[in-house]
Amino acid sequence: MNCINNYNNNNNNNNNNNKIMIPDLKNNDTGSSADDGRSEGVADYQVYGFYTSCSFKVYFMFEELNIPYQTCLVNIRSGEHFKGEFAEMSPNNKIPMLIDNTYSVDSGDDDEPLKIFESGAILLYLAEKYQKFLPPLSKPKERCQVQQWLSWQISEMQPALTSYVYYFMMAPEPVAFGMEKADQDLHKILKVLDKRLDDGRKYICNEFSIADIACFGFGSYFNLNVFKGWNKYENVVRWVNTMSSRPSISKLLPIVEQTLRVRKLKRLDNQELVL
Ligand SMILES: N[C@@H](CCC(=O)N[C@@H](CS)C(=O)NCC(=O)O)C(=O)O
Repeated sequence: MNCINNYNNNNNNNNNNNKIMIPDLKNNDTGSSADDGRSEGVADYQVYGFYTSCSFKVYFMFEELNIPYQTCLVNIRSGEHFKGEFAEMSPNNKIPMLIDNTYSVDSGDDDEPLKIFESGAILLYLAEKYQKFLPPLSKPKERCQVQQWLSWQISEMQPALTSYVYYFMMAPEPVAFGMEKADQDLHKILKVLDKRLDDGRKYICNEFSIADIACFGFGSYFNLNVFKGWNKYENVVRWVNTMSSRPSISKLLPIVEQTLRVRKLKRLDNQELVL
């Protein structure tokens, strides 16, 4: 498996501290360069992901936690998620997946590292473990709000925006019905988020939380004009600007831009992307 270390604040001579490092695709079409973080060694945390919004949520979380992690590439374009090592450990054959090598679980004969799939479960796990970006049990109302918006992201926002990207950027040819439905669903989602932020709040809940992290998996596409008409939602624009000013996001954005290039995504309706 092709993996790269992201050291964060660990002192090292790696000069890629301003960019999240993800391994090249095998056919080398990412434009990213190999660095001295390339490693065969086992890190405490391994994130199995690709150049996708679901993976961004987990990279973003690690950057916010400021702890070292390794990114391992599962090329879903070439079907690597159905093969070998990844297929064996992933019940749902989807990325992202996190391996926590600092914890083991009893698997009968042997202890195995803890493996977690589903981006929401990964964010909750890390938030609980480091007691960050999720209010504690002693604040049930605040905690419930974060869990609620996290669930909304996973069950409503993620599928709607994924469909939008499929119909507007990945379909072999334009499909009018699909585009119309995806556009309607996009605006439903943006209205919900805009209304939530309408009281002038800076973040989706009282403080910066895993709900913001989850929603910004796709949020990182907004500034690139992937979602046509998104910027008529003023509160969403304000939130995107606030999120974009976080240092972790400035590390993430080059990878997002690279993603659109790597995956050769362009809008089927000939609207310009901002790259
Ligand atoms: N609910 C899952 C969704 C994961 C997901 O859809 N992953 C996509 C990439 S963003 C994937 O692995 N797709 C491969 C496939 O569907 O075959 C999560 O939030 O982790």
